[in-house]
Order: sequence, then C-alpha cells, then structure tokens
Amino acid sequence: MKRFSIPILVTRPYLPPLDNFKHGCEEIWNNKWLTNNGPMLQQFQKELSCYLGVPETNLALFNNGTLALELGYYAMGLSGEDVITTPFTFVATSHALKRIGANPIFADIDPETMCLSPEAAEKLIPSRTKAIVPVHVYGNMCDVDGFQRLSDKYGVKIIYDAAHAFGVKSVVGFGDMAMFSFHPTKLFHSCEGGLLVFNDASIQERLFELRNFAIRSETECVDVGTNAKMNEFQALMGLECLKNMDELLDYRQKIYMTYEDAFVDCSDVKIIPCSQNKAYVPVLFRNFKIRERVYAELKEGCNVFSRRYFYPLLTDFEPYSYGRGSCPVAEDIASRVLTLPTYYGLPLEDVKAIAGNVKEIVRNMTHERYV
Ligand code: T4K
Repeated sequence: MKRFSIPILVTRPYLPPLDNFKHGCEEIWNNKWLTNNGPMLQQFQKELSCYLGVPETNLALFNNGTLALELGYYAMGLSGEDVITTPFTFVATSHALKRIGANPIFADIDPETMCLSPEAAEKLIPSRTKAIVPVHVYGNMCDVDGFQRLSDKYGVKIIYDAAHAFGVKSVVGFGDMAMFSFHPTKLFHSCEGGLLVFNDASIQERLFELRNFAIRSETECVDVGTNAKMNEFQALMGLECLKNMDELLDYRQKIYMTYEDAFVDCSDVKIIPCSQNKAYVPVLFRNFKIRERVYAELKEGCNVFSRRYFYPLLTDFEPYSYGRGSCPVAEDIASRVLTLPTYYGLPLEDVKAIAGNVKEIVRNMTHERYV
C-alpha cells in the first residue's frame, strides 16, 4: 500500500493566481469599500447572473450558505411551520430550519440518487406542511419533476439545498428557491459564501434587507434581520474562481473517471454515479465494518483523509431526537458510504494509488474472513 508523505485531504480549495487576487485587492484599496454591498459584490452578482442565465433580480449573495438558507427559509414564511427534508445531508440544511423555529420532518431518500424521495415525502405531507427542502446531494439532481408535482398538488413550496450543485446548470430554475454554497470545500468558492436563486423577484429586496439587519433606511428597521453580508474580499475570490470554472469542472471529471476505471474490476467497491460537477467521489461498501476499516486504514496507514459524508444521519443528532428505523434507505447508505479525495490539482497518479489502497484494504479483509 502506498503511504503518502504529506496528508491527502478529502478536499483542498482552488486558489486563483495570486497576482490576479493582488490586483483585485488594489482595487479594493482604492475603493476604500470593504463590505455592505460594495462594487466587487455587485460585479460578482452580475457575473453569476450571466453564468447561471438567471436575471440579476432573482439572485442574492450572502456571507455563507447556512445564513443564506436561514434567511431564504425565513423570507418564504417557514417560521413555525412543518417542513419535510432529508436526513442524508449536512447539518446546515436542518439547523437553518430549526433556527427560524420551523420543524424539520425527515423522509427517506432514493437509493440511486441519494436525494430525498418525492414518494417518501408525499407520505408525510400532513395539512400543516408548508414546504419541502430536498438536497441535490453530491451535486446529483433530485427528482425535480416529482417535487413539482407535489408542489402543484398540495401547494407546498419547494426550496432546494443546492449547496453541492454549483456547476450543474440543469438544476437552476426548479422550485421556488435554491441555495448554492461557496465554502472552500466546494469545487467553486468565495472563501465563504452563499447564493440564493429564486423565482419571485419581488423577494429580492426583502432578502437584501434581512442580510443587513433588516434596516430599510437611516431611520427604519423593519424586522429582526441579521448580518449576512458578503464582503469585498469574498466577492473578489468568487470572481477570480469563476474565471476558471471550466477547468475546475474538467479536472473533477478526470479524477472521477480515474476512480471509476480503478474500481471497475472490484465488485466490493461501488462508485456512486454523480452528475456533471463531480463535486464528490462517494463510494459504497458492502457493510459498515468494511467502510469503517477502509476509513481508518486510509487515515492511519496511508495518510489519506477520506470523509464519511453523510454519517451520522441528521436523525441521529441530538437536536433532532428522531427515532431509528424511520428512514431505512438513508440509514443503510450512511453506514456504508465514504467520500474519497477529489480536488483541482490532485495528481491522477495519486488518485490511482488511493483507489489501489482502498481495493487492497477491502481485499485483505475478505481474505481475513473478517466480513
Ligand atoms: N447544505 C449542505 C448540503 C452542505 O453540505 C453545506 C455545507 C451547507 C448547506 C452549508 O453551507 P456553508 O454554510 O458551509 O456555505 C464541510 C464544510 O464546512 C461545509 O461547508 C460543507 N457543507 C460540508 C459538507 O463539509 P467539514 O466539517 O467536513 O469541513 P472541514 O473543515 O473538516 O474541511 C474538510 C476538508 O477540507 C479538511 O480535510 C480540510 C480541507 N480544507 C478545508 C478548508 C475550510 C482545506 O484544505 N482548506 C480549507 O480552507 O464541513
């Protein structure tokens, strides 16, 4: 097995050429404008509008994805309401609901896409359900038609947590709202950041107010808003990363294909099909014991830091106190999944070696009759 001399982390952020960033900093210096809707932020919003093909009136930027979600939920009137979501996601999806006083209700996932299943969600729609929050997990697109059908039938709002899906152009425009995270662990980032895209342009003003304490004018504060403003350095980082989006996507594709080729002859490691952006490389093992052993041996023996995204399930976390057995598919997947390192610049030779290590660990376990 190959032991790497420096740790291989599950992800590393892309960093644009330093000179470009410095050049942008000079502009910020000249402007003497650091945050509060500055020129870099406005430029970033413009470029995102072009990139996504969404009018500028239907976008709002925030200092991170979690606050973007929180304010998006709030602006959609979800406080105090029941909202159906998936347990197979990062805690931010449901924390943001809890923080505005909404009540997350967890439904099971689809075993192919790993996204919330519309059929499972429909079974839980009681009269009080106001919205559904599906997550495009790993960038895989949810059954958007299925959710649209639920929206039409029951009048529920659909808000997509698209934190992983920037670069998957086909997800844009579905539901009432979608949130993209620009955290550095994502394939595209702005140091920290979040973007809301929404159908109803009339809520943009409300979101702009909410991210700035809900201050409307020098003498008016109209709600309990917060500080969720993206600053100028974040916007600059976003602008510089956006210039390289095609290359970033291309490289992820190459990494994914390298893993795929490596696992083609290994029935004990199933690589999960992922959509265009290849934001993650999730693989499934036969059972929990194998997954845990691979995770530990990669770390201790190979200096490779994979992650168990998303284990434990949200339903296992203290603030949610949800019984086991309510989402059997999600419970099964969470116990067997592992996400392998992928990021711009990770040498393909290293990818082959990581895959080789995974296969060897699994093979050794099989020989030990450990499983
Ligand atoms: N919804 C979903 C479905 C999400 O997945 C997320 C975030 C959100 C909402 C909320 O969006 P944000 O508020 O974050 O914009 C990470 C990220 O912190 C989190 O953004 C992400 N999802 C989640 C899936 O993963 P951790 O706790 O795994 O991060 P951490 O610090 O362990 O970093 C992972 C690896 O990346 C480490 O090996 C170190 C490396 N790393 C990290 C950073 C920040 C670097 O090399 N450089 C860096 O700057 O949560």
